[in-house]
Order: sequence, then C-alpha cells, then structure tokens
Amino acid sequence: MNLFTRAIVKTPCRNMLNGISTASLGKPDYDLALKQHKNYIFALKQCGLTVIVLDPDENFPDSTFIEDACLITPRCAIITNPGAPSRRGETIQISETIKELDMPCENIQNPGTLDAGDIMMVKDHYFAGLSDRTNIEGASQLNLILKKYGLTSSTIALKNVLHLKTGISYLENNNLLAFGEFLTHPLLSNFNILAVDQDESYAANSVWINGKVLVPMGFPKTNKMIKAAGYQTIEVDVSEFRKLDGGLSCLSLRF
Ligand code: CIR
Repeated sequence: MNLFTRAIVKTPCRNMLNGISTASLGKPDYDLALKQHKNYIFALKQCGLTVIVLDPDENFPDSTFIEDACLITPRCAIITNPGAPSRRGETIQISETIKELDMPCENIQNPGTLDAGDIMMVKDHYFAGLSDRTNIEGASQLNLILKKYGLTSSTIALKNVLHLKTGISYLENNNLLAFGEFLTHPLLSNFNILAVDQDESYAANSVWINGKVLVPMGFPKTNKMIKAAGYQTIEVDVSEFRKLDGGLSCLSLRF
C-alpha cells in the first residue's frame, strides 16, 4: 500500500470558463470554483498531506486538472504529453516543480500522447487506458519508463469514458470502484468490484488517500457503499469542475 505524504494542486484560472467540456452543464462559476478548490485542499490536508499549491495560468484553461500533466510514482515522476493540443504546454510548469522536488524525471514524447487521468496505480502495476487522449505509443513509452524503475503496466481500451479514472478508482485492499463498461471487464475480474449505479457514475472517480476516500458531494448511494466497505469518506463539492468533465482525482497529484 502506498501511503502519500504530499500533493500538488494548481489554482484554477479565470480562463477555466473556456476549458474543454462535453458535459452540457453550463459554464463554471469562477468564484465558486475557487472556493471549492480551497475546500478540496482542506480535504487533502485532512488526509494528512502537505499540499503544494501552484499559481493559476491563464494560458491554459484546463490546467487546474493537474493530474493529466504528470504521473508521480514512488520511484520517479513522468511528465506526460497531453492528448488535447490546448493542454500540451501545461507540462512546462509542472516540470519546473518536479525539478525543485529533486526526483528522477522522465518524459512522454511525440508521437506518444498520454493524459495521466488514464493511468491507475495498483501497487507496483499501472493500468493505462487507451483513450482519445492516450495513444498506444504513449502507453508503450510509459511501459518502458516504468520497466526501468522496476514497475509494470498494461493497457485497457476505453469505450465510453474520457479517461480510465473517469470510470474506475482503486481503493486499495483489492477494492475497485467501477461503473458501466468496467463492471464486467475481463481485465479487471480479479478485483472486488464496488459497483456504482449509472445515475451516480460521476462518483466512480473517488480518491483513496491514506485509508480515507474523497467522494464527490451529491452521490449518496456511492458514499454509503464506500462507507459500508469500511472506509471513512470525505465528501467534497466539485460541481464547477464537473462542468468541465473534471473529477476529484484530476485536481491533484498525490505522492
Ligand atoms: C479536459 O477535457 O481535458 C478537461 N476539461 C477535463 C480533464 C479531466 N481530467 C481527468 O479526468 N483526469
């Protein structure tokens, strides 16, 4: 089990109103997003993490979804090459931060693309979702990098979700929160599946941190199910980020 001590988040920029979205939930309210982001940081601290907060960057509307720009493993950081052209430059600031943290650092490079929202860590193994953002070449580069550090990966093709972790979240102890196409997926059959109802599918993106689970606010059935599985949950309202297809995990790097 990987216990985390730190997290990196990035304050949303005003220009988040122009972020990529398919949600049809309207434009985010910036002031409310800032407030929700502060509460999210508070929740990370409640899980025992020291939180590094990066400045907003108006050049990148989606940059608050920092999880996509970098994967931090216990042995190295991997700067990604985000699949959406408008998000490519997000990697510059996170590279500088990783340099300051003085950890081994690798890069995904063209023609490989990879959003780390597509990567799910299960102990020393990493599942890589093949999506509109993460291509085979990106996943192969990831595999080679992880191998160098004694870690492994495998791919899983996505059908109906933006990122792998839109549909599944690993809650440790072999428990996997999942909905839709992942409920009966042969590559996931060894997990104990906690099935999220279709009408609460957004909550399939919940985050295990040091024994607690952050759950998005407003999904009572999922919250209850996770509690019944033995976890303490912390509900966090991220309604404004949902309007840009973002979930709880995308808002931080935990390591
Ligand atoms: C995007 O489409 O890239 C952003 N609007 C949302 C990214 C969400 N990230 C994630 O699920 N890991």
